[in-house]
Amino acid sequence: MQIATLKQAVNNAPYCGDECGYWEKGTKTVLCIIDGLGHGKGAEIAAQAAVKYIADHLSESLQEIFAGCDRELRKTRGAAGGIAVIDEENGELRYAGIGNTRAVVVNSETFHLGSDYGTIGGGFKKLTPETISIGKGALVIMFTDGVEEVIDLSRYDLIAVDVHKLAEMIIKDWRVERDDAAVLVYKRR
Ligand SMILES: [Mn+2]
Repeated sequence: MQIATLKQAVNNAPYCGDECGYWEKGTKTVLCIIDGLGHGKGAEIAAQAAVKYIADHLSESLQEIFAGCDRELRKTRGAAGGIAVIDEENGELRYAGIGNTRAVVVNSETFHLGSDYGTIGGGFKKLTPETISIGKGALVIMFTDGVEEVIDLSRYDLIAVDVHKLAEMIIKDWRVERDDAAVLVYKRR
């Protein structure tokens, strides 16, 4: 697969409260997007703690990872975030999110994955993972609210596009200037 991540702090600050992560584990690929609440150093601490927790618990279920990450982030200001677990053999994606990060899958059509209310580190009532199949060449695009909520992907050539180039164009075209921003683009082989 191909993966690109790009993040940009508000006002080019030295700290960025948005963070991405990705890991290959056996036949699985795990992707995450995290938005530490607010911005600045406190947001960066929360986001980095979340990514580290996820990295250390890749074998667990999404329910377990979110519950553990919620406990881990209690001592921070908290975060929003989404995690996608892709089974590369079967072409199956399982996703869950808490708060206002976004995830879009582009197969033959575009599908917006859902997120539940709450804060990682501040609690949430429910987590509802979704499972969808993704074909060869499918894109998974995850981004924080430093990017417009609705991005028009139809203006890009999504079949030919390079993941790094697409991440750059999304930040350039849809950046919201008042907040940190991060985008992760995954393309299945
Ligand atoms: Mn944000």
